Amino acid sequence: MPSVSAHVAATLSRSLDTVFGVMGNGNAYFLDALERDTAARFVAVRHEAAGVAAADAYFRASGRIAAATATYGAGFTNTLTALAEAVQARTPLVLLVGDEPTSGPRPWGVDQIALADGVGARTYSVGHRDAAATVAIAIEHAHTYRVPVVLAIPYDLATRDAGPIPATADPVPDPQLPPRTPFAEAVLDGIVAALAGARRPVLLGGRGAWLAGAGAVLGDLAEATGALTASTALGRGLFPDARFDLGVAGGFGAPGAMALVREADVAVVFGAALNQFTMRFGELFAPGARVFQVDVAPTATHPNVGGYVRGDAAEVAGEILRRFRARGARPSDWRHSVDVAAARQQEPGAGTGPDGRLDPRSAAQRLAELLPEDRVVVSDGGHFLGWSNMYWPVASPDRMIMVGTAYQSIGLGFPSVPGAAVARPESTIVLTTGDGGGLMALADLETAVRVAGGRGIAVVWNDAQYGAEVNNYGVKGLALDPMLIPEVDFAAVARGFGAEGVVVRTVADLDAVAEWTARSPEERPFLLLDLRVSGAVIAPFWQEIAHAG
Ligand SMILES: Cc1ncc(C[n+]2csc(CCOP(=O)(O)OP(=O)(O)O)c2C)c(N)n1
Repeated sequence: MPSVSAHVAATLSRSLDTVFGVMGNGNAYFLDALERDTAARFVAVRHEAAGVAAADAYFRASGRIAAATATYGAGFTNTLTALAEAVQARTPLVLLVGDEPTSGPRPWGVDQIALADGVGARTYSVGHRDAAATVAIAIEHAHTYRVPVVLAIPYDLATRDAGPIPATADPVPDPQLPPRTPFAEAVLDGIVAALAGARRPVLLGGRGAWLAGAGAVLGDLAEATGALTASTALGRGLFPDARFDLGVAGGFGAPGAMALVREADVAVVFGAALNQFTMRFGELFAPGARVFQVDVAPTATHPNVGGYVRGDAAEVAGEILRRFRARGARPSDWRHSVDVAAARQQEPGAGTGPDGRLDPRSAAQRLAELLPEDRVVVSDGGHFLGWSNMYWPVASPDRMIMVGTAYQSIGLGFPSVPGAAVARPESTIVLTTGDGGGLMALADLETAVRVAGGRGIAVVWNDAQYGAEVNNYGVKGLALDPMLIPEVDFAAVARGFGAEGVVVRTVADLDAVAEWTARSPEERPFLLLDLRVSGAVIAPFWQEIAHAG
């Protein structure tokens, strides 16, 4: 008779096809059933945090749910940082773990349900009679609430007979938004009137607008109103007409583009949380600009918002467009009177920094020319975040994946690569990471090299320091030693894992990328670029952070 583990594997594999993780006592029988009896694919990672980060990146890159798996106890606690990130970023995924036996904890047990609860994740524990149904309910919960869930198999139940595997209904994600209130209807009319009278309108879109499939209707609304457009870092590439798009709003934005946003008299924001970075710590819009927000959150998410409509970004944008047209309103001609392409230009860089090391801006700009266009960028966190976000355009929001930024964690970059690589088998996966975050996650450089292979590039911004900390606290005179990292030869380390490793000291050294792309993915290994960059060139977004204190 099939065991509880077989019930879990079979039911899980009806809803998802990929499981990332590390095996141990608590999930051995689950993985055995998954490998033998289902068509799902298991991708081994080297640290349990990577299982969750990879499942997270998989969802962000594909919109499909994946699972992570870890054993009980130490395997589970190793997942917690990545699990917290998935909670904060609202990524649906399933974390399948072993747990203490139904007879109670053993000396090495910890209260896993409390720990998961502590980071905001709900646990579903399977029983020997309800395993399949519990799996289906857990997956539906993850979809509906856009959250990670933990699915626990008590140790003594893993091998217990559970009878024939029952059919379960397919999980149906069914998030419900309350109907628009009369008050919100009036705000909607207010948005339409404001746009109709605007001289310098701006539409700003975020990841929520992308998830709602609002790109096309927002493009129509921008055209009808004559608005310039901009996106958040997670909404990049949302608007279809690049000619009138100012790029990313906030600290990653080009100075000229942000000056134009600051001139806006009316701004309507769709599906963006308006965090402090997007809002440039309150400075994005000028005082007096009328700012409206449309989002699924219960209330407006920034004090500068003057009118809020709760709703689906695509539906509300469509309604605004319909009312705008019904009113016979004319577009503003602002977008035709400004040079958007010039405004989008970023600082070109000087080749080398004041210390003679590579200027990261020059390297980023050259890499933008060399990296394959069909790329998915995966990013760790740190000061270097500015370079990819400022200089590398991506085609759509699901091609810039920043696992770690919601929880402000570093060290989830290499772990995210296998998730993106499996989710997007046709694309080149480009990791951007610091030396600090890269070292923290080094075990899963092995996974990245193995899984992404000749479709993977890692760009390591190696400044021999925790640059973010130097720029936060070094500049205040705090002791520097804890902020420094010996210069690690990442290129040599990568070769040890089977990758091609290239030390990059000058912009010309980046020609190695052209040689690499000239070969077919089957003929080349993973490429790691060890960029020996200057720590003295500070990204503008970090100056904003430092200024805000
Ligand atoms: C897990 C975790 N540990 C520590 C920090 C604090 N922290 C934030 S940025 C940073 C430095 C990152 O250094 P690196 O990856 O080299 O990138 P750089 O800032 O130099 O560009 C540190 C230590 C954090 N955010 N997350």
